[in-house]
Amino acid sequence: MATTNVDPKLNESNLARSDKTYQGLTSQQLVDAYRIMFASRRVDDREILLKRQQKVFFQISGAGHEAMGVAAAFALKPGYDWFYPYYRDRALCLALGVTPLEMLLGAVGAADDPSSGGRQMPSHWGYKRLNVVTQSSATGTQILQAVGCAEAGRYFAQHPKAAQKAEGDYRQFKNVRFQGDEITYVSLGDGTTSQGEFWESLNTASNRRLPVVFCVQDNGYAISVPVEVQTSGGNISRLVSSFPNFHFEEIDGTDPVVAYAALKRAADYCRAGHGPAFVHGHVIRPYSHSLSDDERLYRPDSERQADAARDPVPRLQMFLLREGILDEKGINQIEKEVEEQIQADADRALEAPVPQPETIYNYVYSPDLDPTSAAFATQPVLDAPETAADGKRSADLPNKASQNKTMADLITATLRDEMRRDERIVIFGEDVADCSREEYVKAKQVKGKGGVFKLTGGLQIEFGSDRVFNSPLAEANIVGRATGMATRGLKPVVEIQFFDYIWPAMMQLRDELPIIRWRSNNAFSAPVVIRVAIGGYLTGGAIYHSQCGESIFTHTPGLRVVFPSNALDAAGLLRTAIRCDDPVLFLEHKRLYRETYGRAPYPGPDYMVPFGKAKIVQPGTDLTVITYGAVVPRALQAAQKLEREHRVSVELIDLRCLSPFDWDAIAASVKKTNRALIAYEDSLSWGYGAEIAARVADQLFHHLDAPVKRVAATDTFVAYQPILENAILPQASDLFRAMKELAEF
Ligand SMILES: Cc1ncc(C[n+]2csc(CCOP(=O)(O)OP(=O)(O)O)c2C)c(N)n1
Ligand SMILES: [Mg+2]
Repeated sequence: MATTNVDPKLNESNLARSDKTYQGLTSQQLVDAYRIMFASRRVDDREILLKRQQKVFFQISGAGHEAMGVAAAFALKPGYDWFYPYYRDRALCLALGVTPLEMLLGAVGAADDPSSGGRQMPSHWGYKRLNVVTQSSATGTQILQAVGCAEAGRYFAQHPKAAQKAEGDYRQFKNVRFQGDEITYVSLGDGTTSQGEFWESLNTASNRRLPVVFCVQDNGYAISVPVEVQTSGGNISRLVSSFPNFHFEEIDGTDPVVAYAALKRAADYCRAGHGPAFVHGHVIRPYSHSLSDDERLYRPDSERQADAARDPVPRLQMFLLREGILDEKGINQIEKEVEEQIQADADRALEAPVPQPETIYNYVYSPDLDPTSAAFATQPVLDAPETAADGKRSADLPNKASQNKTMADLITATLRDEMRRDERIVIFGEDVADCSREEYVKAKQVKGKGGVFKLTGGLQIEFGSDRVFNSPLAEANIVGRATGMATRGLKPVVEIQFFDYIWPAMMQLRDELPIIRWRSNNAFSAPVVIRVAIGGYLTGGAIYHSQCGESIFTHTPGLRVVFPSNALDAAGLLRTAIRCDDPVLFLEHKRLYRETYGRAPYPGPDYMVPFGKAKIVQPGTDLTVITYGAVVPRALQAAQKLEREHRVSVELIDLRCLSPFDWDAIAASVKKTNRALIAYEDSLSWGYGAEIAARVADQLFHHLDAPVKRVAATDTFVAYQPILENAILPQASDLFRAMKELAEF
């Protein structure tokens, strides 16, 4: 659809012929600024009108914030720098080149809404051509992503070859654009500075001297909560002022000239590579929080009138008149043109086609690369020589160790092989590096750690500290930054040290990472791999080192969830996770890392197992056991005993991949055995097996000769004392009993 910019080409005749500039802004730029700010306010007004007529369904305005937005766009480079704007940034987007029509298409939820195709509320900006990255409603999640975006720009500048496309994996579909000196802009409100992720972002941007402009638009309120309640002392600038490496500005954000000067200094500082900048602008919020809020309930008239006196739109108008840049006629002409354009754009938006209901499943996952397909099914090459970090071939290793690799060994080998193959892979997390003070390793004073379970051991030494590094002890930091990096085309393979501590990252994992593709209608994606050590049976692991909880993530569309039970599957599935184009939660059972069960030879550097394909661990005819993870060896033990002692033949299915899962394998087996038992390590109620049980009951009812049964942990936490742990987690004896009962039913 052809669109019209808020095009600043008129009014030249009304311009005072002056070379005078204002903090570097020419008269023409100030006229342009007025046109854009006025248009921004008028789009808000138009949306409000349409909302009252029930033609749009939500409205949140950028009113009062226009000067900061225009100033930021003028200080930065559209389509060159990167932008993580929040919902008040209408004027920023208009100044970057978004058209009023595009915004109004978002307001009506049109199929051609470029931000989301009618999936998100209006003012949730995302414009691929302008490097404006899709935004959510969650306040603050954008900030860590912006940090990751800046890190990606720096990484590609230092590894330009990594930006090249490659056939056969996600890189084929993930273009990289980088400049070398690009800046990432991120904006937020005063209330949002209360989020922990805000502070995590400042910490990392500061520590790594990243080129991020933090733009805090402080309108004094977060809905009804005033700034002094949010922020100790009432001023965020005072609190952040001791972060090293920052350039700080605190300004009147209703004055576009002042705001431009500050943002230009900030941008120059970032672009020169000195570090991040923090621009804190005091603005106003004349239209309440949103159309669902009436600020008269908590703000007296006196306060609102004081705000109105600082309104940036009339303020710039007065400035232009006072300076003789425009006369009244010139102002009127701009306003008339803008009004007419917005009226016409609104009419067009109301006529625009709406999205079709059958499109709702589009872009939950990558439409380009299907990790369940045959392309991801390769055979292991069992005599493949493995080259360790020290250059030794596995065949040269003593004691035939090469024949008997643990799950831990093969995960490490897969990470190493993939990092050699794909320079876009970076690994970070808590303790994953060999040694952050790399001089100790170089001087051979220390050997290096490489993860609390040692799975990333040797990778920093082989690939360097910019590809394998420690994060701060902050899980949201890990996932949020990884999301920003992946949006730019990197492949972060990050680690969450213990599943029990994944929860600080939950906002990023539930509201961001898996949804980015769907909510942006396929304009953006973030195919991150998150490796997580999970599970119990540790003897002493207790509550906080034993948790499962995979169903919380299989309940999240957009996320692939994998849970291997043996070394070969772990290698094949991890490679699929890395090469695919979707975000993957890769669950590694700690108890299985070095078990004797499930060891295997090194399968070569290209071995892959497709997602959603179960493995029949042993075929059987009398009943089906559906399980995964550390319950697999326990169920196998129970099944073998049942066979030995009672001649019951159990078909044991290891799902390996929990989302998507292999329904066909389950259905084929249950149709044959007519009995189903689902066994899982997590607590029983509302667990992963509940869904499988419900589907079996629903779709295979006529094939069942017995009720669908579940064996799982008790509905408690996992205790420290081994006697309690054994009573809580499902044991081979519990599985044996349940299988026997089911066979006898
Ligand atoms: C994590 C989260 N909590 C709560 C909300 C609901 N909410 C939306 S906007 C908002 C206030 C934001 O205030 P501020 O950061 O000052 O921005 P402003 O709207 O004032 O520009 C709240 C509480 C949300 N969107 N996200
Ligand atoms: Mg606010």
